[in-house]
Amino acid sequence: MLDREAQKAMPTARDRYTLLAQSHEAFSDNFANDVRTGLTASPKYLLCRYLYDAQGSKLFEEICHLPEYYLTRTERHILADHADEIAQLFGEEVALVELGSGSASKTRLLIEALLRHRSKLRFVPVDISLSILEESSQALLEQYREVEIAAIVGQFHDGLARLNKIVACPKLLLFLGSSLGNFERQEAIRFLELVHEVMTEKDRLLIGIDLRKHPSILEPAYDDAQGVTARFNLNLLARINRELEGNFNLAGFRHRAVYNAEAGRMEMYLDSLCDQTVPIHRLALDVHFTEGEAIHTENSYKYSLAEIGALAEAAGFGIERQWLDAEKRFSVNICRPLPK
Ligand code: AVJ
Repeated sequence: MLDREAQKAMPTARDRYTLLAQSHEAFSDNFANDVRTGLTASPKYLLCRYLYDAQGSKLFEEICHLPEYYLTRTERHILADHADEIAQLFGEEVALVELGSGSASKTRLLIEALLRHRSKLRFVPVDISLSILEESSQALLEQYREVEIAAIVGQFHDGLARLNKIVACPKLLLFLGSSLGNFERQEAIRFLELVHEVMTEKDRLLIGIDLRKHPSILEPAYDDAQGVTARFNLNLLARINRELEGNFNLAGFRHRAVYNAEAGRMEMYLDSLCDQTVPIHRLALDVHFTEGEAIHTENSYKYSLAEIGALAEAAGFGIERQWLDAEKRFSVNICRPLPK
């Protein structure tokens, strides 16, 4: 009896957790179709969102700790320096929404800042990796008793479409880690317009955006000495082997990362080291590679400050605050929706 009463007064971690999932079929069907489309195209490509299965998400976590990968560390420093100022942009009631939350490690800085002056907080993480979402949610719920989580497993668009049914109060939307860089520049505008549509004038969007800079800093960040990024990239082929009964020999491909200065983007490829034909049984498909032929696996766009201003404006936002690190490598931007 006493136990029950105590439970009532202090909700367990499980009571504070809801998971909203997209159907599993929708996911795997897309993967199969998208792999077929990409590997029968010329030049060949694979969509970078498929880098993040359970193993890929783990490898990405490792990337975030690499000495060469300055992005995560730099963004964390900026957030740590300004978390209280960010928290003060909101009243008592606020929900934190994170698009592509991953392990949500930088998010903790904001959760703690928000909870310094509030008694409870709803957190809505959106991610395509269910395992990462569940793991990070569990850890957050155990650490912060004032936090309630409504997790959405799915793509950003699904998350946005469901958002206003889950959150009624003012919200801080987070789009960290320069994830925006994976969109083509035009797509980035359209994506921010979609975000704008689900926002009220009291909401704010916080975006971390990597800045244009010299390739001597960029290229090692995407081709580290320990080869973690190479394993991250090659995991795409391993995933095709696992999920689509592919027959890729990972030793027959090499990771390559180059900065395209004109386009302002890092490009990742997997180069075939020889002439080879790779069957993918579930697709009833044989993919032929010539020696040196590349699969394009990722673009990671970098922005100048002028480009960030133009991007925000094109999507209907004004930049309310902007912070950079001392070396001007990375930017954290608070965007405010301009009246429609
Ligand atoms: C997830 C978009 C932030 O482009 O920097 C890291 C992914 N790719 N190393 C990036 C990535 C290779 C990353 N983002």
